[in-house]
Amino acid sequence: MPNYNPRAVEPKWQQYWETRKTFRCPDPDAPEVAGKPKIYILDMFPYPSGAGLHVGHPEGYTATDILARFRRMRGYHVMHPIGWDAFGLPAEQYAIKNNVHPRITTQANITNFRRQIKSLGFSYDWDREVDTTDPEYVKWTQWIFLELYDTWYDHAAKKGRSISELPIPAEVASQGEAAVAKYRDSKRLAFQANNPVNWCPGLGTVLANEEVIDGKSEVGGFPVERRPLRQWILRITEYAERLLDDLEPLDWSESIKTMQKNWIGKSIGAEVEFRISGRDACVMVFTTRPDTLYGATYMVLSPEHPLLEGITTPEQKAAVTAYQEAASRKSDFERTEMAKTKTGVFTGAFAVNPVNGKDIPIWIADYVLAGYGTGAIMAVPGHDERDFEFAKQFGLPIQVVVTPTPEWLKKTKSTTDDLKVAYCEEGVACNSGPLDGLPTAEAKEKIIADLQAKGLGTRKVNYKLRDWLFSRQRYWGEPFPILHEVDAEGNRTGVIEPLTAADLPLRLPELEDFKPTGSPEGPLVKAQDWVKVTRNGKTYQRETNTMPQWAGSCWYYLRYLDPKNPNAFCDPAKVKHWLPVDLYVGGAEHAVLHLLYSRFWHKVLFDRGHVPCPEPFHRLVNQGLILGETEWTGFARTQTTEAAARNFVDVTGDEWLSAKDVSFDGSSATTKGKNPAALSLVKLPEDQVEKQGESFVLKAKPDIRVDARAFKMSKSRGNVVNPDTVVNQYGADSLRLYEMFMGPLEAMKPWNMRGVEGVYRFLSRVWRLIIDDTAETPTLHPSVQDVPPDAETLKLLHKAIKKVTEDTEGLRFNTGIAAMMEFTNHLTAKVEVRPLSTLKTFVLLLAPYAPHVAEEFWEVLGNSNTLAYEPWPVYDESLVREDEIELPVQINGKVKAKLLVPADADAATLEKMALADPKVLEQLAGKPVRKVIAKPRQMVSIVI
Ligand code: ANZ
Repeated sequence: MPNYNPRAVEPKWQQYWETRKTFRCPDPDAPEVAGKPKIYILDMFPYPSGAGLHVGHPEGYTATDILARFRRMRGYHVMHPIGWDAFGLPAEQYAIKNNVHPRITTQANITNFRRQIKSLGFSYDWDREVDTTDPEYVKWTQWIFLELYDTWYDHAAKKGRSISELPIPAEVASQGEAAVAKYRDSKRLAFQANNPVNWCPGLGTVLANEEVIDGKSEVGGFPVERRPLRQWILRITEYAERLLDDLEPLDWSESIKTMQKNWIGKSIGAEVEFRISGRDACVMVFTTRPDTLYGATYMVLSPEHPLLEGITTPEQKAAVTAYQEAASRKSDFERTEMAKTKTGVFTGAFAVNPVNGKDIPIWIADYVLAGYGTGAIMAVPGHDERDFEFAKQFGLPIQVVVTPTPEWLKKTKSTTDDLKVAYCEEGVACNSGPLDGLPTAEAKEKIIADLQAKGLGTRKVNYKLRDWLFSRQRYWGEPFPILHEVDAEGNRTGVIEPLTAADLPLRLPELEDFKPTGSPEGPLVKAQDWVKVTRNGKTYQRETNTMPQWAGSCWYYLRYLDPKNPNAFCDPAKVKHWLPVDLYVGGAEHAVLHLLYSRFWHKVLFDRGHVPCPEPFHRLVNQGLILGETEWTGFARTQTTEAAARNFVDVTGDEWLSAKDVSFDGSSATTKGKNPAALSLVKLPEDQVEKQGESFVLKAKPDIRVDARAFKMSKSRGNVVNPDTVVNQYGADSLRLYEMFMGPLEAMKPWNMRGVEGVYRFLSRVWRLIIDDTAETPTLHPSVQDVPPDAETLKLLHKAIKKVTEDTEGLRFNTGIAAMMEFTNHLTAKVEVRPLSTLKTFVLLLAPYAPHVAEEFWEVLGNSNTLAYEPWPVYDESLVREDEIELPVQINGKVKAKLLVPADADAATLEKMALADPKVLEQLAGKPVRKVIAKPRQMVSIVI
């Protein structure tokens, strides 16, 4: 044990922390935390998959752990918990195949994840662990669902309120209790509706859009139908505006904010009413360009539009019905993004353009979606690409109503009478009667005002955000706490009875087999004893859908604060103390759905008075993706045509080509030149490659450049790194240090085992500084003595304290580690008698990063207690102040000399010094100086 052996050190300290509950986070009323500032540091909890932890998980977890340990040492009351997002499809699919209950698989996976996470020495408070599948957790997920069910959105007050406070219109009230109940149901945040879903009879289940390819199931290739199915839906759209507005003050990256904004997709425009020619009916359209109304030359309804039934002429009926059928089999994505050509059918009907009274034909086409705007559009082919394509396809008239710029006409080879593409930019209105000459923004305002005055249109805001389809036909999810009343014949009456808090948790029934039923009701329908309920003489059926996996992760950050509370999801005093989460770290893949869903739930809980702040996560940081080891590839020829061989005379069939002679388009490579030959990428062993400047070359032929690339870790590529392997070989402290040393936390970076070895050597060096490698057991090195440090060491130590403190606080862990390495190099190279006090301070700096070995050092340095709560070292300002600094001197914008100056030199002194410097004088060569700009602590710039 004289050498650094993490396999002995790490389990020892993990056990120490565990048995003493070193990282237990006391509740806010505990006397030991009185007066301490709080910080809530949250990790995105993992889904415990069968594959175990991946080196991507410990990246974020190490970052938050370092900060948590650092803040404890700085006197903070730190909340740093972990848990399991444990519902999910894989366990259910495993159950279907192998007949093992999903609970068993899930628990086994959790056990493995817990072991792996504990082996990395994270300072979680394990007494706060939550598991979303635990009935005591499910109870509160169901309770929050009931709150959603009990809430309606009051637009005037801009907040969710209890359904009992919903004003009932007199005409509804007069129709009796059933009408009132129906009215309430139509306003609840949790409601039922028939929504088209992807139903796959072959698999007996509903599929997500991503699981359907060309109208067939991705698995098995069975046909998929779009069919309306009764679903639970959450009215997240009511919160669209607040979800958008409240993003502003959050300390999140701009890119994540933009992704959320785009997902919410606010569009400002108008709704305009078109009368159907010769009928007493109207169609409403939504447009973001009401200024182009004069250019609307036809109209398109979505194939699902309810008016079609009434307006389609008998001659067109068959064609319209056939088109509707075909459209019903396509997803929105196939209808819009994937469609190569526009399709559509004329309905035979006409509408009247309200501004010029012209009759325009009404078509149906699947590029108009039923679920957006009003499901109908006015088509302006001159200024909308989709409409332009459609008009070209079907020979419909194109009218220019916004003047294109001459440059645009030239670039697109168009004239105003013959557009080659649509002119989609803003500009000045033309051919538009009273709008002529107005710029787009003004034309919009004017036309909206005119339409509004005539009662033909209104200003309208639309959102891309859809209500949230919240039910799944699965077993392994939270059951809905809902009862459907049934009549004597066993048919549902439509009356719903929610369970009460006292009925919760509603547990999943035990099932013998988890296979889909073949009907869209989900496997729970098999548990008939569970489904049938009698209460107060009435018969009910339980809801057989379950909640989606998102449900549990919407609110887990609240349960950590009071994980065992049987009476509330969390004690209000605790929520008040801890919220909002100060720092939330996780993968950018959750930029939209999870973060939007949990913000939505949080806002509802806020409106209903259960949480004290409108947003849950104050600061969000996304760790960068860790890629697999860099792979080197060279281009090998696969086909040698004679012509190509002649073109590349210096290359024989099996020799390497230089990357500069190759074109690569992402999927295939060819030789450059007149007669390109196909090439393939060949993976090169590491020892055949060396780095030359910024690029990699073939060792044997350094003029041949090879490609160096790292790929996303994936099983199929075989480049996944398992943390267990790294821990076994180098220890958790090295894994932690390496993950942080790879680069900035938010950057994407490739894994490299040699880098792990590098930080392992660093820790071994520190070990040899402190520990006697000739002793049997860890003992202090004989050259560590209780002497004061020399002046230089003291100064460097204080600089290291400053750097590590600031970098840890700023989450710049890589540069913090570099500062520690630098200081260690100084101690190793320059200091013979190692001062005890210096080492003690240094060990405290190292502790958040490499906590196991730091605890070991701390013990050997003569301490009997953990260092987890030792005060963080403070630096002495007078020791870190630099006396002299180096400043660049520019002459006509180019750096020509470096000047060593007193750190506090003012501009006049700097100017004098620069103009007296021999190197500068030599550069000036007697030419007259026109101007000198001296910026203290930055630079001196001379213009000649
Ligand atoms: C006329 C027009 C003229 C339009 C023009 C655009 C440009 P965003 O920004 O996405 O909200 N639209 C409206 N409802 C639609 C639906 N259900 N399916 C497909 N397209 C629909 O875009 C709104 C625009 O998309 C609307 O403005 C409408 O086309 C189309 F020069 O109306 B516009």
